[in-house]
Amino acid sequence: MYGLVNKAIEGMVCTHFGEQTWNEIKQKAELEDIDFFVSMDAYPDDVTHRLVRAACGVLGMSSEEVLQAFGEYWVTYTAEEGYGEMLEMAGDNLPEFLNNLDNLHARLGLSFPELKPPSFESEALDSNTLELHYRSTRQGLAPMVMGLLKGLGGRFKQKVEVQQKGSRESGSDHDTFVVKY
Ligand code: 1MF
Repeated sequence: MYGLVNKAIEGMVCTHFGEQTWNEIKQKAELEDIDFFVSMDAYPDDVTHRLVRAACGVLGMSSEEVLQAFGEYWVTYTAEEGYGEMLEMAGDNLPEFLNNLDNLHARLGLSFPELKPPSFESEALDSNTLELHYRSTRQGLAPMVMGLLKGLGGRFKQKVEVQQKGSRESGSDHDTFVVKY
């Protein structure tokens, strides 16, 4: 994934736990030789997985907890790190934003060819509930999507409840969520 993702993990850890803890995590992930991540460089997904795994060990959290916290953090981090305007253009409420996410990734993909964009498809169930289909080349990030949805709830100042309905873990070909807002 693009280095921006690893930098966001660093930002989250440093903000909540300090630089000392971040250095421990980097060491445990055997990434101590990397002085810093470059946003626009594409790194192997393995680097991100190692960071998440090491963070679990150091922080005493499950990978679901780390990924969910990271999803929430990503929404505010990217808004402050140069992508604020892009996020604003994607919509000012949850259903609109989710409908525009594939476009957002398509536009980014034009400039950053190594992006492997996920796809989000939503279907209204009633005026404040939608079913969200998340498809990705990557396995295991459903907890991060739960966090992303919570982060969007914070962004749009609305309470968001998410339930996972179907998952790749349990044999479906993609992850499905029911989102109340
Ligand atoms: O392939 C990738 O490197 C990649 C990185 C981040 C693909 C997608 C994403 C964003 N996505 C991460 C979780 C899903 C990953 C997956 O299933 O494969 C989160 C999508 C999202 C969902 C809800 C709300 C907001 C979301 O993201 C907004 C967003 C998406 C992408 C970027 C920023 C905000 C982005 C911008 C620049 C990037 C990489 C991602 O790379 C750079 C950075 C600097 C210079 C050049 C390229």
